[in-house]
Amino acid sequence: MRQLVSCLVVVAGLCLSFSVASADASGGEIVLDIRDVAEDPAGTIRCGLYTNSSWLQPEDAVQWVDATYTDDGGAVCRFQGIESGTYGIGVFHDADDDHDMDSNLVGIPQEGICASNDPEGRMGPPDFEAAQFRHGGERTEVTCTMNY
Ligand SMILES: [Ca+2]
Repeated sequence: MRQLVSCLVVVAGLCLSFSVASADASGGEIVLDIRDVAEDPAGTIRCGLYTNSSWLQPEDAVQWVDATYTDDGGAVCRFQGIESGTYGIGVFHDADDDHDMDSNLVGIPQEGICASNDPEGRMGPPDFEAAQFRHGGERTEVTCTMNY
């Protein structure tokens, strides 16, 4: 009986160390708080998480997440399982739900957009340096304000 008990203790210890190890491996969470979301149009707010090398290249995003609307007129995107590092987030309000950010002939967005840290508006898309933030590996909160 004593042998069985000590065996169970060893097994429980293995389980504990395994669950701790898998928590480390799964990365952390980045929460983007999106403000001034328009109720009209409907559609879906889509958030892309990027590194410097993939910045605003939709097919190379680290992760895509659709936003959840909040009661206070905003929306939230939650990226999960994200390793520590430096990231930027690009957001667009996909009003027609075609999964593309619609733009006109000269490339000006025709759907609402924002980027992490609300880089100052200039001609063209924001630089990664202006939108970047550091994710320490556990939980990071970032904000942006929609522009339509
Ligand atoms: Ca669209």
